[in-house]
Amino acid sequence: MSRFPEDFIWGAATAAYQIEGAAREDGRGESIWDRFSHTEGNVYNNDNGDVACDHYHRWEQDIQLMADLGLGAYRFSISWSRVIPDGDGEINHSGLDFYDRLVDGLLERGIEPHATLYHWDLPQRLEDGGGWPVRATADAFARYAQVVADRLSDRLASMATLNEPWVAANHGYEIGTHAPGRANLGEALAASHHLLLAHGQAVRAIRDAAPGLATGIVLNFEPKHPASDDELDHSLADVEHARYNMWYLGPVAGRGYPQSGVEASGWDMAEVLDGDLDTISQPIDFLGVNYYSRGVVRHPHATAVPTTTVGPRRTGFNWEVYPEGLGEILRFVHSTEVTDTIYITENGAAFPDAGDDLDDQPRIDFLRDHLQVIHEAIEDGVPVKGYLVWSLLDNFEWAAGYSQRFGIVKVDFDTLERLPRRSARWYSEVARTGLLT
Ligand code: IFM
Repeated sequence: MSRFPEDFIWGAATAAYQIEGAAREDGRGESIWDRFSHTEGNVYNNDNGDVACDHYHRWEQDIQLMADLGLGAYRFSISWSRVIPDGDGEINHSGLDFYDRLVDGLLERGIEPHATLYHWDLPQRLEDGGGWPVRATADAFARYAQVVADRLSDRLASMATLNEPWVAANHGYEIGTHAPGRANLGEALAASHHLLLAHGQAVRAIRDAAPGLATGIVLNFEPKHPASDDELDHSLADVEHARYNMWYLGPVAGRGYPQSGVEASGWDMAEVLDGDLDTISQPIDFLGVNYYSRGVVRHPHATAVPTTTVGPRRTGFNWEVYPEGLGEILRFVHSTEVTDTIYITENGAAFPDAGDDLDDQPRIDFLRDHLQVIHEAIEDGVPVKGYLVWSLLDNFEWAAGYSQRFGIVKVDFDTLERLPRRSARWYSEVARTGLLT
């Protein structure tokens, strides 16, 4: 049996485009995900987030569900195009009102509100003006951050600038499987730098507007393990580690871009202007760690027989279930001295929907094994202060549409009924007692 610290925060996470719906209500502008998902062939089954979980109308039910489960924290994201429909023009006060009501409703139920400003839903008008590869998008983001901080910071527990900028730049601009669907390495590298710059500028804006508000960033990590002893596998794993795990953490931690990653990408760093790295590396109050799996790296010309292979436990996405990797990542992140407060801002698994059967034992096993690893890391001195399961609800899983279900609460997408799975009851018990058995 493992006992978590008394003040450990237990909660659940979601993101605006994945759950809110109400895509054209109360003055919300178009985002790149509206455009992308409405373009034939981009998303599985041509699904989109027009309705999603209809959380925009059912938010009270959803936060009551969390209260009933005894959760103490909720991580949600704010839709930029609900707040500033064209990205950098007029403020839409009804959009802000929605988040205002949500935050008050959470506090009334004893749930800490943890907001994320950007979870991939760039206003389409900014994309039309060049999107993240253009520097002005970072300026627009800093203003948006200030607008939200002015309205909500007196009641938020924390504010994260970006969620998983690696995914936003890589999937959105390098391989094009996410919105806005561009596939150009040069644009992706520029996007990555401007995302980081946006983070740094927003931290400044938030600190000006709300000096006491805990401010940070959420990054995704996965260990990159060479498949064999072959030198080619080792050097490729090192490069992938640099390009995946260090690309954003390095600049935020004041260590700059990883040289091996810069060389492997052939980036001339033309977008990095004097002072940018200082802007990006301001101290943060917390780092959000998102963890799902690891990568086993095989170079196409390696000849040595693989000794490390992907294990048999897999999720619905066919991702390897590899809890040990979270321990490895936590120790690595801690070693960079980027912050003394780490939250696990996402961790969870998609498993196929079993119809009326709400007994999701594989998800319970997944969560238990990862929480065990987190407990060990805490005992070793890694300052993990909270855990936010991904996700509260089944939701719109980006290019996979509604085909992948991450919720501890099932959503019936015909009726929009919420049905807590057994994992929700199990997690509730862990959250209430702080005990993992
Ligand atoms: O659903 C996503 C989330 O939006 C970002 N992190 C990974 C999750 C699962 O793919």
